[in-house]
Amino acid sequence: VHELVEYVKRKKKKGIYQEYEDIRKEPPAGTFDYSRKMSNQIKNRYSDVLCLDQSRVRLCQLCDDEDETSDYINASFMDGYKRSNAYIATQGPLPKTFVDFWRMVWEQMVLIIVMTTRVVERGRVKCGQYWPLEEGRTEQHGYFMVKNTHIQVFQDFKLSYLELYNTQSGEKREVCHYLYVSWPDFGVPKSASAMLDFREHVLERRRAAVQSLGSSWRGPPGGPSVVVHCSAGIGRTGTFCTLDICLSQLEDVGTVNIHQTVRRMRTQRAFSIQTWDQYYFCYTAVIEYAQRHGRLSPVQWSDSEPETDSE
Ligand code: PTR
Ligand code: PTR
Repeated sequence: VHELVEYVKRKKKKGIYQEYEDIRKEPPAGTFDYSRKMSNQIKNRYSDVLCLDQSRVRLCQLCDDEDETSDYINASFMDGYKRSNAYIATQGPLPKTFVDFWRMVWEQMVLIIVMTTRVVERGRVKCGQYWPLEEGRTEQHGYFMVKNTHIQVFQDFKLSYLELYNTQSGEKREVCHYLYVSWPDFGVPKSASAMLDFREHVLERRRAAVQSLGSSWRGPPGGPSVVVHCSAGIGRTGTFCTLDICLSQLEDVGTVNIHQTVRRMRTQRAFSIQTWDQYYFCYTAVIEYAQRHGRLSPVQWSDSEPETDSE
């Protein structure tokens, strides 16, 4: 236990900081042409947070619309641990993009939405109120009806069971909406332990949801992507997904490589993980997880991890 903790402490100042600085210095791994198109610019919440063309989620072209930009949403597919497109990382929907957001959820057969921002933080709007907040309430977005059937409240998060009804096809689906409330932007969660509990909960739900899909799911065995969003869809979203990937790897093979995970993630969602604190949080949360599961001895940091500073 101590060795690992010491390792991180020693690395803290120079090693881990340097690791993150190196990651930040790398130029984005592709182009942002679709995000930059004139007609798409209003669909980006932040003009400096765009999505890479290579991994962007395309909406199905609407047949009554010849406009070639109608397939754009600021959302990126991201791989998980041994699972391609495990996540869709996206920005907090804007009122202008609520319909696009629900279209994406429908088209990609998303069953779980993880929201790691609050709608308003420090007096500023971070995300639109795109889902019905109260139990029993139904809202319409384009040809989708969204009903909040019931809510479970936990200490650090809220789980809403939503019914998504496609009025065009007459089909209905259940979508779980997680709202994590104690994570300020550019910050880190109050406690790693609360975050770990949160992740476990989401995992459990996902397993259940994938199981209930049964043979109606024709995609990859891991089931549909989980939508993860915060305000910009890079800082907190990147941190949550990094942690999820690293813990899955830890469970599977007993090693983690945070550095490579973040680098790889950034080739799919540029600028993932926004601050050094968030990067460091991934390290401390992995340690906490290992301690909690009594897996600390087999934990190893993969070889390609940069050398510990000897000073
Ligand atoms: N231009 C915005 C800003 O600096 O405020 C972009 C931005 C906003 C970037 C929020 C990241 C943010 O955090 P998160 O991705 O966690 O919502
Ligand atoms: N609004 C943020 C800012 O300017 O601080 C947006 C942002 C920040 C975008 C950093 C990209 C950034 O790049 P990196 O995470 O690679 O430093």
